[in-house]
Parts: sequence; C-alpha cells; structure tokens
Amino acid sequence: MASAVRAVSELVEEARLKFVQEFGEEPQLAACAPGRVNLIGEHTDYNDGFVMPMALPMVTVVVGKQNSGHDVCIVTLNEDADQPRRVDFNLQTDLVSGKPRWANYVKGVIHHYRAPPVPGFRAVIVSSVPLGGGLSSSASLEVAFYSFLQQIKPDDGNEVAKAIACQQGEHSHAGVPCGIMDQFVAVLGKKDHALLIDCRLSMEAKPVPLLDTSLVILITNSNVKHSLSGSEYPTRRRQCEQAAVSLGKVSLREATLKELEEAKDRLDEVTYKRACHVIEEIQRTEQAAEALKSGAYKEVGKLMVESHNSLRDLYEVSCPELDELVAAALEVEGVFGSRMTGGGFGGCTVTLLQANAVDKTISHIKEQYSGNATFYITTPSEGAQALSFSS
Ligand code: GAF
Repeated sequence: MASAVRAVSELVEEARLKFVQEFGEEPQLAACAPGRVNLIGEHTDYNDGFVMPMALPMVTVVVGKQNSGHDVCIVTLNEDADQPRRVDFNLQTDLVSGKPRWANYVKGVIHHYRAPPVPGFRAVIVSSVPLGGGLSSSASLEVAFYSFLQQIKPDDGNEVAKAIACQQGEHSHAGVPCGIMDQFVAVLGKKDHALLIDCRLSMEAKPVPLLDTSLVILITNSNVKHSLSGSEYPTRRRQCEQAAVSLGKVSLREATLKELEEAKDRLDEVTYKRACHVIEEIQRTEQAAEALKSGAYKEVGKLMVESHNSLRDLYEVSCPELDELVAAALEVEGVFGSRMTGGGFGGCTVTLLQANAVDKTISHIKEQYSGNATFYITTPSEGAQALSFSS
C-alpha cells in the first residue's frame, strides 16, 4: 500500500496548536511550499541545462506572528532526532550558520530576503515532505519560509528572484552549492503539470500537462541516505565546471557530444564521463518533454531508464539500493520507466506506470527490495502559497 499524504489543513492545525502551546497566543500568518520529484534532467541544472520536475502534494507549512524587536524564535515539529527542535536568535547579531542545522536554511532565507530588514517573529514549522529523502525537503522549507516573510513584509513579488534568493540562502548558510531546480519548482510548481525548466539565466519554464488518469507517478523511498551525498555533490559541480573549461565553453549546456568526442584524448576518464552524462541528459530531458506531451509514455520510460543508467555508470551518483528498486520496478508489466531522482546516494526513485499496474508494482518491489521501502502515489501540485486559518 502507498502512504497517504497528510492534508495541508491538518498540518496547519497541528502547527497552530503548537504555536498556541509554545507562545500562549494565536499565530496570524501561514504559508506553505511543496517538495518536488524530478521526472528527468538530473544534475543538469547547475550546467545551465533542462530539468523536468513537478511539485508534490507534500509540503512544509510555517505559521507565525511578527514580534516587536529583532528576536526570532522558531519551533519545528519535524522529526530530526539529533537536533534541538527550538532555535532562538537575534536578527542583528546572530544571523550566522550554527546549530541546529535545520535553522541554517531559515537563516539563509532571511539573509537573502529581498525586502530587508526582516522584523522579529515567532514561528512553528511542520512538514509532510520526507526529510533527507531526495524530495527536496530543504527547498520546501526555504520557500515556505520566504513565503511566510512575504506576508510579514512584502517584497516586489518577483517569483524567479524569490527562488534565486532561497538558493543563495542554501549556498551561504547551509553550505550546499545546489542548482536552482528545487527552489524554482517549489515557487512556481503548477497543478496537473510538470515543468520543463531551462536553467540558463533567462530561466524559462514550460508547463507539460500530466492529466492522463491512466498514468501514475509512483515515488519509492529507499529509506537510505549514504554519507557521500553531502561531499560528492560539490565534487560533481567542480568536475562539470572543469569539463566546460576544457571544452572552451561557459557551461556544458553549450557543448555538443561531437565536441566532447573530439576532446576525448585531452580529458581524463572521469571528466569525460561526467560531461557525457550531462550533455546526453540535457538532450534526453527535452526529448522526454516532447514525448510526454504527445502521450508517448513508452518513449518517456525508455529515456528515464537511460537517465538512470547514465547516473549509475557515468555520473556515479546512484547506489545499490536505488539500482535494486529501479530493476524491480522494470520487471513489472505496465511500468514504462523508472529512475533515481534527486542528488543521489540514496533517497527515492520515480516510476512512470499504468494505473492498473500500481498494486502489483508495489508488491513486487517490496518482495525484491532488500531494505524497507515506502511508496507514494503522487500528482503534480501548486507551488508555494499563503494560507489562512480555518475558523
Ligand atoms: C539536488 C540539488 F539541490 C538540485 O539543484 C539538483 O542539482 C539535483 O540535486 C540533481 O539534479 O536536489
């Protein structure tokens, strides 16, 4: 059985009750932002390439109230065993990275908020996005917080700039040199659509309809996260930048496979493999968007499998658990394609399949997988939103 996704209204009520319990008054403002699953286009965003994610019905909710002064107090209801669930800091003296780690994502957003200075506030966070599961719980927290701040003190409402500010916050305060995909889709996600995002400076996004009810997007959480996931990401970014320099390009988006082949003798094997993945993955992503639009699901599935194999063999960011989940899914009739999604080294797979194949696919994966997987059947949802309290 797939896990049920908690309703946003239920999360708001849970956060509201906690706020009243902690602070002895009602919160006045609330906002939420979704996690995401990337259908295809992995490790292409920081190479100016294409990605095709969709926003999830799982969200992070922030409720709160402005304070007089410059003090901030935030309580999280998220399970994050080794970390304190409450943080207090002063906006003028303490807006620096530290512990608990989850608060660094919030501090980064405050630091890069586009209508400074931010006044003091109290807030409670709760999320239905699995933490550290490769569904971008961090971008969902950042964007939910930014959306909360917009209610305290509005900025100019530029949504791309909002996504970039959240990304900058993750770079500066969480120390993760992420691309723009996760924050972008957390802000601009569109119900019933995936987004084909061109991650060059112009940042154009084309909605790709996903309305066919005979088609299902199944997320399978491996429930493992290998420690490599933190350190290998910046390494991959550096390798791509070096590859682009070697090819005389601003980014790998500008390079062709022909140019890569011509330069092969000058490149070391690892650089070649990384560049090859990125150049081919950018092409696959554009092709998959076209195929999805025309209902050519077998073609989309084939491209997803090629993407997974490339992430495993050329980009080397998969792991045995993700490979096992993909292999098991592909054994079931009615499955079009399956691949790891997100940064890699654990987290989730995404599988495209016929609606009537869902039950047998879940049972088969459960039987085959050596670990303990969790399943979510998911539909494309809206990006960040301001919320109200139901009376
Ligand atoms: C992580 C990053 F945050 C994204 O920007 C992206 O690079 C992804 O890994 C890989 O496609 O989620």
